[in-house]
This record gives sequence, structure tokens and C-alpha cells, in this order.
Amino acid sequence: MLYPQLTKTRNLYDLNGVWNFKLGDHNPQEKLSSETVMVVPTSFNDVSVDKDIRNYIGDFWYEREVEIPKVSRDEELVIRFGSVTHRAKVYVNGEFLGEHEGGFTPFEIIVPENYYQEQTLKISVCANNELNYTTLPVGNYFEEVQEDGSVKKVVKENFDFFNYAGIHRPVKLVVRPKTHISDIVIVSTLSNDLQTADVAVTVATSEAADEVRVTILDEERNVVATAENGRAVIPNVRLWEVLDAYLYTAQVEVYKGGELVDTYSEPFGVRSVRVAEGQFLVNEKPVYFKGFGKHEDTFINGRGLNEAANLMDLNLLKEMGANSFRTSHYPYSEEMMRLADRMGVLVIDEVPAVGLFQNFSAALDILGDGEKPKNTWEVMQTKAAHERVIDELVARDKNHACVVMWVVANEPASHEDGARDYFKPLIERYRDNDPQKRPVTLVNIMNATPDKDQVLDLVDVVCLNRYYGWYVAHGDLKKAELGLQKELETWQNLYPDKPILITEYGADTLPGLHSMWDIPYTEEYQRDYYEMNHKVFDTIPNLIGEQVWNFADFETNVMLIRVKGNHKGLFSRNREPKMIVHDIKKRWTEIPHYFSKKK
Ligand code: BDP
Repeated sequence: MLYPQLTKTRNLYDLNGVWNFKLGDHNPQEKLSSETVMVVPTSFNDVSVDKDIRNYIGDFWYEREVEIPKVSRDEELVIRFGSVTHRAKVYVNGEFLGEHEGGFTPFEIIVPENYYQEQTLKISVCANNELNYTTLPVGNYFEEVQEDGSVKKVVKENFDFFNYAGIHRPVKLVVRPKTHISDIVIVSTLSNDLQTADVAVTVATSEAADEVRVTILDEERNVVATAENGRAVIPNVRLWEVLDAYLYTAQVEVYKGGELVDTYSEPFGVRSVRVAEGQFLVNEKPVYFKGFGKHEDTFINGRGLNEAANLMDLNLLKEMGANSFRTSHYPYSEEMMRLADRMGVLVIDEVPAVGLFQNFSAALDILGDGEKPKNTWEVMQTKAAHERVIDELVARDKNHACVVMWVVANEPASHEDGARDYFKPLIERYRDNDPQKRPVTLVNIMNATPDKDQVLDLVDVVCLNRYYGWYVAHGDLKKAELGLQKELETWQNLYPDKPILITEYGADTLPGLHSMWDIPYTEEYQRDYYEMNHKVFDTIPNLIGEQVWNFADFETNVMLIRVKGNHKGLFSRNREPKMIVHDIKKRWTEIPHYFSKKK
């Protein structure tokens, strides 16, 4: 789906700002009172300053009125949502117009023509944040009868981040031609010497047009190529390189009866990506991933778009000598993807498939209550949701140069029977959908050791989340080192042709807490923990990178093992560095972005 853009043929109006707001029921044929308001975009949870609202589960409403802009006979009016978490029903002047399931991808609602002559539009959005065993992410849903007899909906997250909800990303009103460009697909193929790019630009239109013209512009807006039959050749191409981005623009024009009816400019970078012989190649050079698992998580905004935080995070990432992040554990905003494109940051793009492990705490016996885990694949009914999130993510992000790999799920029970049948078609679906045929991976959980995992032979890169010295051998780094070394060597021997990427490793750390001994949660322990991990990583030839968990501390549900959130960040939640930042910066600055241990 195209990002909303102002062009000669398209108008864009911002619907961000203050909306009327209500938890619970509302009849969209009536007017929502302005007694309670909410800002768009943001999570409603923290700004409400009320514990019950913060933890509320169920329907909640947003409403506002706007004057209708001029829409001529050959144009249409569209309401475009960047995301509503986790689902939304949209009404205009009381009439139901459409809905969207899934909290992290954009959707559009076309306003019917009979409204265009009216003075105002009343837009009502019924959002809902319930999660269960059919949704992604996966939540444990139940209902509790209160003392007064009322029923309270509860979601216990099957994942380790706060279930923030709301209209999380921008809302725009778009006026565009009825005959418009509905999609652009860009695939570049490089010549062997990497000097020339053959760029295939496929354009879809909403209705038949007479002619589609595609012009390729460089960053100075000079014309460098014109497409013939959907193909353009860029000689002396400037490649999109890691932290040295270069973006061309495909300027698409659609003509009908000799008249320009629609135009749209899609930025794109030219680079190649492939996996071969245990290496991850970008522009045919092996890359070493240095970076982070992240979250969209800031004070006040929660999971709502915070562009200043996005930019600061990528500046901090560069400052540390890093080059990459994973969109753990859901698709990030389109604004973040565009920023990563522009800054040359590598992105591992993940769908919200988290929590696919029926009884995570019981399996690890974290709670120590001996509860028996059930077979995940017998109880989950997430197949339809999973197909949808893959389709929507690839449709949204396919043209981004920054996206170099897709993630099918984070830490599913890939060691339980049924996992292979569940994942095989989904991995294939990614490959079929992706016009650029990027590598696909699954992020493996530590329970799914090499002898138990049933899925990783199907993916291109072995991605591992490993917590030796934290969840395993807690506080005993000697024992942890032995365990980690042994396991990584086993993976290396099992899949000698596959690269291994550490997608999570980390230790909760409270800044300012110190000790002369190896005591978990202190800044010294975090330092020693990383030192030990890096020592082991450096001995594994196929290990192509390390992404620490996490970039910054982040909010979670209340749990015995969480002290006001997860504190594995290298930075605090307000982006102040912990002591470890200096060590890791030193290490990463010394490792080139293009680097391999294999010669
Ligand atoms: C992994 C998850 C991540 C958690 C992390 C942790 O992928 O979401 O936050 O461990 O426990 O299980 O810190």
C-alpha cells in the first residue's frame, strides 16, 4: 500500500490532533460527548492518568468532525489510517464503512460519493484491544466477574511488552483521482560488476489508463533513466550501501486521453541482498549486523508514533557504530521505515507473530508451579491472522531498501510437534509474496535447542535469542559461557551453510546499581555478561552479527520478573546511556559494517 503523499494530482489533509474519546459503548449515529478527549496519534493508556483506563480491555471510541474539502467528479475521498491497535471499525456520519484487523499496518476507507456535497463528515472509529488465541500478537483472554456483578475483560499478554493501544499512527484525509496509481513494485537487478541497474517498475492502477510513464530521478532530481515497457536501466548506478544510503525516485505518471490523471513519486534504493555459504551479502559484500532489537515505546506516547524518538534512536544507533535493528515484535511505522531507508540502516522486518508458545512461563517453569505446558499448535488458531500480517507487511514494505530480511515469528514453540506444518506454508508465503526475494527467517527461542527445533532448516538465516547468564545460568557467567559455546558450535555444525545471527541477548540492568562482584542487575554484571557473550561469538565462523536486547528499557505488564518494565536496554527508557554503552560502542566501532569471519 502506497504511503500517503502530496502530489500534483493528490491532496492530503492531516487529521491528527484532539478527538473526542470514550471507553465502552457508543452509538455512532449519535454525537460523542467532548467531555473526554484523546490525542491522535498516541497510545491512550499512559496519557489518561487513570489506572483502570490504562489497563482497560474492550471497545473504545474516537470521534471528530471535519469539513469536507472540495472533491471533483473524477476524484474520491479516502480516510487513511497508519495503524489502529489492534482493530478498528470506521463509521462516517453514523454509517459503517469498513474495518481492519491487526494493529500495525495501514488501511484505507473510501468515503462514498453521496457524502461529498455535505458540509461536514463525522468520523467515528470503534477501536478494540482484545487479544486471544486467534490474534497476533497472542494474548490470554478471559472475563472476570466484578463484585458489582459487571464483567471485566482481561488480556494477559503472552509476550513481554505492554499491550498499548489506540490510534497509534497518523490519520489522513486524501483526495485522489478515481483513476489512480494503486501500487508500485520496484525490483532492481545489478550487473555482475555492480555498475548498472536494471530496474523493473510495475505499476497498478485502480482503473484502466491509456499510458503509464516511469521516470527515474537521482537525488538532485536529474532524470537518469526512463522506463520502456516497465524497465529502466541506470548506468553508473550509485548503490544504497550500509550507512551510506542513496535514494532514487521512481516518478510515475498515469495518462488518460492525453491528460495526466495521477502522479506519485516512490523513493527507492538500489542494492542486492542474498545469503550464500554462511554469509549475508549486501551488494555482494558480507555484512556484519551490529545493532538492536527495539520497541516502539516512549514515555507518554506509549507505542504511538514519536518521530523525534525515532530519529534520536537512529542517531544513537549510528553513534554506537551499529548498523541495524529488528522491528521486534511487530511492523514499525512507515515513517520509521522511510527514515531507515534514508539513513542506510539495515532493518529485519517482523510481523506481530509473538506469543506463539502456549505456556511460555510453564515451559521454562519460571513460576516454579510445575504447571504442564500444552501443545501450542493444537491450541493456537492464528493461521488466518498470520497469513494476513505477512501479506500486509510485504505489501507495505516491499520497496524499502532498508528491509533486508523478513521474520515469520519471534520465539514460537518451534520445538513442539506441529510447528513444521504450521510454518512451512508461511515461510513459502513470504517468498512468494516478496518481489525482491529477500531472505526469510524465524527467531528461535532457547527452548528450541538444535536437537529439538523442527523449523530452522527451512529458513535462510539461523536467528537465535540466547540468554546464557540471564535466564539460564543466572549470575554464573562461567557456566553460561560453556553452555553458549557448546550450543553455538552445535548450530554451526548442524547448518554449515547458513549464517547465524544473534537476534537477542541481554541482561536487566538498573543504572546506578553497582557491585564488586558478579551480581545481576548491576552495571558491572551487564558489562561482564556482554564481554562473555562477545568472546564466544567471535569464535563462531558463521556468526554474522549481534543485536542486543534491547536498545532501551521498555514498558511491560506487571510481573514478578519485571521491575517497572524490562531493563535490558543499553539506554534507559528516556535514552540515557548505561555504563555498557561505552564498551559496546568501542567494540562495534572496531568491527567494519562489511565484515566476515570467514575468509
Ligand atoms: C525474549 C523475547 C523478548 C523479551 C526478552 C526478555 O523475545 O520480547 O523481552 O526475551 O525476556 O523472550 O527480556
